[in-house]
Amino acid sequence: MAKFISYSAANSRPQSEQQNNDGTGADAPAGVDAEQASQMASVDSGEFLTTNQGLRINDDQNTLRAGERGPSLLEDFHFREKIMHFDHERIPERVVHARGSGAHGVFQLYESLAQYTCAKFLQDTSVQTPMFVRFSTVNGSRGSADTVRDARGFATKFYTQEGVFDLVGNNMPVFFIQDAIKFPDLVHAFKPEPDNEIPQAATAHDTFWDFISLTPESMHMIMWVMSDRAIPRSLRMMEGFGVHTFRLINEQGKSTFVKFHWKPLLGVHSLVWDEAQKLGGKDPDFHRRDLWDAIAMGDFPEFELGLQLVAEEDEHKFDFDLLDATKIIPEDLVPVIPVGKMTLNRNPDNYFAETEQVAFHLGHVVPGIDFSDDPLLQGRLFSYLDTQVNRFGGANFHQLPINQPKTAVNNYQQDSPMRYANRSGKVNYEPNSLGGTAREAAPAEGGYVSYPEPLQGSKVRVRSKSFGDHYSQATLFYNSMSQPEKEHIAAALQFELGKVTVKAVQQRTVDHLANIDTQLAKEVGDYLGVTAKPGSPNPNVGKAKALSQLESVKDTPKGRKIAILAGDGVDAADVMAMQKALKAAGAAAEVVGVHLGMLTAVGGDPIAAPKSVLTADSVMYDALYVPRGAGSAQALVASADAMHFVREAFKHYKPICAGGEGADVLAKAAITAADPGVVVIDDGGADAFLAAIGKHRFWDRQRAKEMSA
Ligand code: HDE
Repeated sequence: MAKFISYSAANSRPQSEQQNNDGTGADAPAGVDAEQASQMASVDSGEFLTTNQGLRINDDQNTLRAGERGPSLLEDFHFREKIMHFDHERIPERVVHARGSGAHGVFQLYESLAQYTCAKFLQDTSVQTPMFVRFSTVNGSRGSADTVRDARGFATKFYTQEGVFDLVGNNMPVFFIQDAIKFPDLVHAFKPEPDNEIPQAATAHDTFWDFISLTPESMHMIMWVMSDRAIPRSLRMMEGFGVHTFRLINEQGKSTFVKFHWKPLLGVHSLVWDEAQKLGGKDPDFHRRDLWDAIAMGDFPEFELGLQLVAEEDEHKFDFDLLDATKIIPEDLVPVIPVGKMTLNRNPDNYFAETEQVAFHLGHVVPGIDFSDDPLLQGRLFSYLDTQVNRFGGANFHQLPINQPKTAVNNYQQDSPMRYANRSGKVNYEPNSLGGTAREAAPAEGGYVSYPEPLQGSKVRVRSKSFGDHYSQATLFYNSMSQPEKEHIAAALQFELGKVTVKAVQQRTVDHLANIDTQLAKEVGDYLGVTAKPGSPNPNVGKAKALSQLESVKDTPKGRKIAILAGDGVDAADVMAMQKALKAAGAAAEVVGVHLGMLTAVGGDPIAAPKSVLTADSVMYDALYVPRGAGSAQALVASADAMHFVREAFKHYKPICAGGEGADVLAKAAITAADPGVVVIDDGGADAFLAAIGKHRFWDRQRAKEMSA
């Protein structure tokens, strides 16, 4: 019997393992044998171009027309088929999270979590669970820039041995609203304004801040999105959070509350706002490219899965509600336990088939994972399936290879647009005795049983009083920031609210800030020309750990990208030695030439410059090396673009290193070895530079603030 057709390597399990509704393997269309079916699956196996009906095409360059210069003919079925298909290539983009980048990977558990959950993939350390991840921005359209100020989606699909589990999170642990009924309002407010469709992928506009200023529960999230977290350096260098409280259920039926975390092994690092804005024009695909290149080079991004576990009986021991998605559980109160690692090790074969068509849903769970009553989570449980029907025009998106579980699918659902795998025979109902063999599974056989949470209460539309403190955790976040991070939050608020044209909206927002931190409200208010009403920030709030990025990994250049800026006459040995040292430290180096092609070099072969000061820019790199070579230094000094490159790296607080005559280039830009993060190497050795790259930014470089780039 022919099996389910695999359209891409994404669905790479052996075809013999693939099952259809009756668990025995799907039939190919009647009359098609396995060989024909696999030919159909491939789009480039044949020698000749064909139409979609398999007819060989004789001329794909010209339409059929009446005479050489005459009108085209309606009869041209090949032209009409081709254009019809093209006209229908797009599916509706996601209403939020439209811009995304995907990757395949695997999850490996460290130690069995059987004590907490009966989920098999969280019990068996010998299993590598295949995964697909989609990172995204939230606000912008599918073609918008990667580096905009926004939360990032962090959606993960585990293809477990018990079915698909989706953990659909963000790179921030809280959300704007507490109840799903406000989601359409939130999204309408941050999206481009409805009359003129302006601005794209930006929250710096009236309607967003109008809504926010009237929605105090958003204040904690506002601190996060105004912070450096909203402009990540790389998708490989941001955390992920499940946001809501979920439940783990063990074999005995005992429930433990859980918050899910992803921690990047490269640490959490950000762009600076000026860089992020420039990258939006110079490389709108900056994050997508960075992820793709890292995986293509074998530099596989790794994230640890961490759990915060809260015993059922401790549900009410916090001064916030575990069901409130605008609150974190501070790590000082409940530590994050690392339980396993995700490694992203394969780029998609086809963007549309995989990254665009992947369909996540919070209701994709496996035994041992269950929900809390968080009203935001509960609303999401409706929305994700509903949205897929809109995107795919029907209910069969689970049959697309990227969405198929790697286990048998076995039920009596049928039809709906684009149904592909169909059951044969008469039986399409259950119970039945005329053909189907499948039956319900007991819990011991892997049947999913919802946690029998005892419930009581009247039918009401109220928000629990325990959701009422909107400011204390915003203060906690702000207090936990380092000084430069606090300055970035103030600057972001000045920028965003500075674009708001309605004074009353600015006023209301600054009044909220006064309930978070008096100084912050004053800094923002003074800038806008608005005086905040006296607020009452909670004086008992201290700091929490793991919120400031300054606590993140700062001792390795791993994963960073360094520009080697050079002209003709560069010292060949010096460039090669630095390239070697950077590679050995896990960083990537790229020569950026005054011109493209080969640079003449002293003491060795010419050096290839794959990028130039025209095609690349300092904002695309983490650090800068200016190598030895008098000719090279002169060429750089003579190039306005090269000098801009150097000054901009300095302005963005990046590590800068010069070898020998390279120091002349720094001198021309008024940069000296006395500046923090600037290293001049006289006698070789890259150690000091490597250590500086590890630190990533030198915020104490005061002169950077004064310098224009
Ligand atoms: Fe989503 N969200 N969301 N969301 N969300 C969608 O589903 C929704 C929320 C998140 O890469 C949509 O397939 C509601 C929180 C990610 O494909 C939609 C509410 C968090 C992605 C939807 C929320 C997220 C989505 C649009 C309030 C972080 C992209 C397209 C109750 C924990 C997944 C789609 C991907 C996508 C609804 C709030 C994360 C419309 C109603 C909180 C990462 O169904």
